[in-house]
This record gives sequence, C-alpha cells and structure tokens, in this order.
Amino acid sequence: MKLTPEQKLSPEEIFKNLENYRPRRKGWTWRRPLTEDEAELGAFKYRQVSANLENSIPLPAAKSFGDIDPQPDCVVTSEIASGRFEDDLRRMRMVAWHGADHIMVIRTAGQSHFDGLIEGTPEGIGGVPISRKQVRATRKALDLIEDEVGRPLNFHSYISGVAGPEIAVLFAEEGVNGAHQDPQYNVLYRNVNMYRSFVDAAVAKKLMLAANILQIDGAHNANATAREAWKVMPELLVQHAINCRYSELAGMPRENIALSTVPPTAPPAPAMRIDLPYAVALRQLFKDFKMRAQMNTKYMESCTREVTVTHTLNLLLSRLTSADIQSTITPDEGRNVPWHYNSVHAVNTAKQALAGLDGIKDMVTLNMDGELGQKVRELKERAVLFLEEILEAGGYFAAVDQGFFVDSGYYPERNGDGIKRDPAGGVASDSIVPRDEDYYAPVCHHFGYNNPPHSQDQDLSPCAPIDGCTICRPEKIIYIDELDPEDNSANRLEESRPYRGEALKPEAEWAGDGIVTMTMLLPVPADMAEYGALEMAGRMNLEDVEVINLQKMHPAEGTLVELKARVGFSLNPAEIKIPYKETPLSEDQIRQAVEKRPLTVVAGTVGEDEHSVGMREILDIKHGGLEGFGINCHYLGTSVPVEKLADAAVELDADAILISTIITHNDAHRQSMRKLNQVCQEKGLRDKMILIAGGTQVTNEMARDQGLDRGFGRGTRGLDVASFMIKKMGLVEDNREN
Ligand code: Z98
Repeated sequence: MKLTPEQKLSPEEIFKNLENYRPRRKGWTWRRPLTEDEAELGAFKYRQVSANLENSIPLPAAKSFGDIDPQPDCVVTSEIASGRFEDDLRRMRMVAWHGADHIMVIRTAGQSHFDGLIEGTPEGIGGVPISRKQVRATRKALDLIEDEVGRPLNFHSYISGVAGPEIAVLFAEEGVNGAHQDPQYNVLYRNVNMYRSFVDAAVAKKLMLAANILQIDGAHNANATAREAWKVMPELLVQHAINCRYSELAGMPRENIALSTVPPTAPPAPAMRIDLPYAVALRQLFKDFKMRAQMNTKYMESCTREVTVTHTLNLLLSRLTSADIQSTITPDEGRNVPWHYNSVHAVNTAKQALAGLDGIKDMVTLNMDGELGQKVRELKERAVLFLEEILEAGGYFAAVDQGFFVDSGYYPERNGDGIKRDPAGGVASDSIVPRDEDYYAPVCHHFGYNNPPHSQDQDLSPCAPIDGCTICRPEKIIYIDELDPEDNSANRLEESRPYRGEALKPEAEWAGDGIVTMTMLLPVPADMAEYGALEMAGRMNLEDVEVINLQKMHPAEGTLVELKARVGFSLNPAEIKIPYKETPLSEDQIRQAVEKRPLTVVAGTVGEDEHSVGMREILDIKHGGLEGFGINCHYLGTSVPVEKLADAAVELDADAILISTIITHNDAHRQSMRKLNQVCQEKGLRDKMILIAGGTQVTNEMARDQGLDRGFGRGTRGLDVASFMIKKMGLVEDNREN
C-alpha cells in the first residue's frame, strides 16, 4: 500500500489484515543533521537543520523564500489525543506533513488507572486505554505516512500504572519507539504502591531496552501539579536524578533516556529570568542525557494567542540551551480537546521559531559570570541538599511517606502541603510477592531473578525452553480484535463513513463532528456578551453552542467572544460549484518575463474621478505594485480624458492602458470603459494595446462587455494585473494549475 498526496488515508484499509502486521523496525530514530554543504536552502545557509522532507507543507511565509521548508535539527513532537484512534491516524498524517516526527498518542484520561491490558478500544468514560489494535494500527499507518514524507516517524505512548510491565511487553512487541516511564509518576500521581511501582519500573525499563525504546521521564509533572510551579525547580532536578540513576541501574544507557523538561513559568511572570537558569542547571547536571523540551501548559488559558507567545519563548529557551526533542502541545488544550488544526499550528509554532532562531548561539552567548551563573549554582545546591535530606530521612520511600515531594515551598523551605504516600498503601499494595525459586519469566528480556529450566547453559537465551518468547518470535503473539460489540472502531467508522467522502461537514476532532468556531466582538460587558453570543449562534441554527474564550477588550466598550458549535447539515461535494479561479504567476515568473521583455503602462483615473488611491496602490512599489516587478509605469493623474491616455500610450510605446473608475453615478464607469475601447479603435491601437479597467464596482465581465481586455475589482493586487498582462502577451508559458 502506498499513499498519494491526493488520496485520503483510509482507517478501514489500515485495519485490513492487521492480525498479520509486524513493525518494520524497532527503536527510536533521531533526525539526520544536514552538513554545512547540504544545509543550503533557497537563499540561506542554515546551521541547525536536518534532512528535508519529500512531501511537506512549508510555513505560509515560505512563498516569499522559494517555498523552502527547513526542518530543525531536533525531533518535533505532536501530542495527539482526539479520543478516537481511527481519527488520530488522519491527524498524524497532517502533522507529519508539517514537520512532526514524534507522534505521542495520549489517552484522554488516566491510562495508569487501568489494571491490565484491555483488548479493544472503547471510547469509555474515564479514558481510552491503550490496546494492541490501537498500537498496531497506529504503527501501520505511520509506516505509510513516513514513506510519504520520507522521514522515520517515532510513535510514543506511556508505560505506567499497575499494567506497566504488560504495556512494556506490548510496546516492545509492536515496535513502539518511545515511552514515558517513571515510577515516581505512579507513586505521586496515581497512588500506586511505591515498592510495586519501582519493581515494575525495573521490568519495564529492561523491556524498553530490548526494543530500544527511548524513555521520557515524568519529573515535569511536579511543576504541572505544584501550586506555584517555579517553586519545585530543585525537586524537579531531584526527580530526574532518581529516575535516571534507577534506569541506568536497570541497564539503560544514557542516550536512551530523555529528561522531560518544562519551563516552569510563563509571562506575565519574568519567565526568562527564572526558566533560563533552570534549563541551564538541568543540562549541566545531566549532560550525557537527552533533553525533551516540553512546552509550559500549566498557565494555559483559553486565548490561543497568549499560549503561542509562551510557546515561542519556550522555543527561544530550547535554542539557547538545547533540545533533542521539541514537544508541542496544542494551543487549544486549555479550552477543549485539541483539534486537528491546532495540532498542526503547534507543530508550526515550533518549526517556525526554531528556523527563525537557527544559529542564534553563534551570535549570542549565555553570560555565566553574573546572575545566570549564580542562579544555576543555587538551583544545583538546593537540589543536592534535597537529595541529602532524602538520605537522612531514610531514603526515597521514607521521603515520600513524609511528604517531601510536590511541596509548594521553594526548597529548603517547606509548606507541608506535599503529596504523602503510605509505603504500605496505595493501589496493588498487597501484590508484592517473592519470586519462587523456579520462577520463569514470560519474556526473556526481564529484570531480576529468572530461572529458565536450562539456566546452567549460558549459550541459550532464557526463552529457548519454550521455543522463543513473543518478543523473539512475534508469530507467537495472539492478536485479539475489539471485544465490545457496541463501542468499537468498526461501528464508529461505519457512522462516520459518509463524512469521509460522500458528504461534507466541518471537522475539528472526529470525522463528521460538524464543529465550527466563530469569533465576534460584542460592544457590551462580558456577561451580556457571553449570553448574547450564545443567543446569536442559536439564531444562526448552530447546535451545541459553547463559549470557549471570553476576553474583556474594555469593561464597557467590548468583549471578544469565541464560540464553538456544531452545524447540523452536510453538503454533497458533487453539488459544490467551484468557480473558475485564475492563478496568478509567481513574483519570480513575472520578474523574469519583464527582464526579457520590458513592459510599459500608462495609467490614470478617468471621467470626473478623483479617487486615485486604488490606482496608485496597483502601480507603487511599496505595496507590491507593478513598479516592483520592473514595469515602467506612467501615471497621468486623476480625471484624465481617455484620448490623452491613448496619445500618451502611443508616445511612450506602451503595452497597456490602465484606467481606474470608481464613480458609478449615471453609469459613468461603463461609459469610460466603452470610450477607451472606442478611442483606441479609432486610433488603430486596439490590437497593440491591452486595455484594463479597475475599481471597487468593476467586474471582469463588465469590463469585457464594454470591449476591454480585463476588469479588476476590490482586492486586486499589482501581481494580478502584471500576471494578466504577461499571460495575455504570451510571455510565459503558464503551467500552473487553475
Ligand atoms: C507529557 N503532556 O509529558 P496517565 N507516565 C508519565 C507521564 O508523564 C504521564 C503518564 C504516565 C504531558 C502529559 N504526562 C503528562 C511519566 C503523563 C500518563 O495515567 O495515562 O495520564 O499517565 O507529555
């Protein structure tokens, strides 16, 4: 199976023969950095870029730079969580085309609360659990997408909860490339028994190693949870240290371990002064490890503009320090389940800022002599003291028991509001049993005591007596499809089928969800604006209307309201009339044509018309007018008689006459056009001269009816006029699609 850009990804196709699908590779893939010679894109030499994509969608401004699409050197993450994995597949494709190569599929809530592996993928209440089908379908779709973009895509999820080791086996079997794994997450946030969490973590880490799965840790969750996120900076360093050291003891090499780091503050806090020392301290302490820079989400409100500025500052931080993985969260997380296009926007925020900051460190150095150096040192000292106190208290487990973690004091200050867990309590506290003497692990990559029947024979792998385990012999994996007869992807796909081809509806999360957004400013205070907006949307026949953002512009003068709602109808795509649209030539094509064959125009407003602004905008270089393309422009002024324009055209050997006519009283605009055509005919010029009219009320049809070559209305740019003239004169072969 191969995808073409025009073809939609079909979840049904992905599901076919899924029972026989095997991942084509295992393990994590970093981007390939471009060498100095390779890193020349368009007019620029880049310093921090990686291999280009075969298919991609560049940033909007790329059209002014030859459509280049520089890919930053670090991996870029998109967190995808629509709650319906069949819809996630299509979203993954969109983000990959914009530059994501780390697809984190997260559940809508608490995977860690599931006590075992679930077959099937119910939408469920309280979260969508991970299942083999979901993982397999996702990996299979990613194979297709990576062939399309020409870059390996990493697939990532979480190994946590009491089912952690089982999930690790599943991920190792199915070629998942990256995973969050940190026993402290279970202990602190999911109240899983602490000993059980660490035993499970050792097993999970061993399995991750077997499949070369990159690990991301969970320290950053403390700053998302703490009341004042910046106060837990020393603790974050401690949590990273604990998971890093534990992972190494379980056998993981440092290059397989990525620290999850989130800038702790966001403006209006003086964010850089706090976040930068933290980032530097982290990178200095953990220099051989990888850094996964996450964006700040704690202070996300519902204004996507505000979120994007915070993200951009976070990206500056990533460039000033370093990021091996740049994570992106969608700017709408604060107000709804992330939507397709916001996932794309987030990836583009990263791509844009990272490209814009390319090579910044060659010009700007971090001054470690002053405040920055002092703060870095202070953070490290606080972290070391924290670790020492843990030892004094009797070790990690005792420290958790005493509420050392996620305390809102800035260590060594303590406020006594940390998360306390009882070492004897928590989920699965009664489940720790010593392994039997003849304990024999179900898969060979296993931590700790394992006693295969042939254990004396060193040459055999531990799974030899059972003729290989599922990791060594994947054909032994038993694939179970979804078991829920109602809530399953086949039923959901059946429901959404019309909206994936036959019928057209807007879509934000799921095929056919019908979600649209609307933005309005209401010139009243917030309360009234909110309910007024809801009432208005109701009158527009929108359904399920919700306010997703309400921002005061002024207490009395106005409130900005953003709404989301559903449309209750769909369109038949076959009945949609697409009017013929002329595609203008590119600026470069125009310039090249004019260089080869110089063009001259005479122009003026005609009749009694003194409205000169529109005409001058078309001519002037400043706003992309004809002059800018090297076209000789002779502007004769306002209210110019058409005879005078025709005479000037002869004298200057012009190629075109451009008239502007705004006034429509007594049909003056039509009369001027007609007269221009007549005069040119009488003077024997008509065949040699292109005649163009423009004005707010002018249409192409109208101008042609009066005998001119072209009419241009509101919104016309110099580019459109130049493009028309060049095409009309046959100066370029126009192969661009219309
Ligand atoms: C992130 N957007 O880090 P549940 N284990 C660890 C985690 O950090 C997380 C989970 C498990 C953030 C998301 N992290 C926060 C170490 C979540 C997930 O129970 O499924 O929510 O656990 O990318």
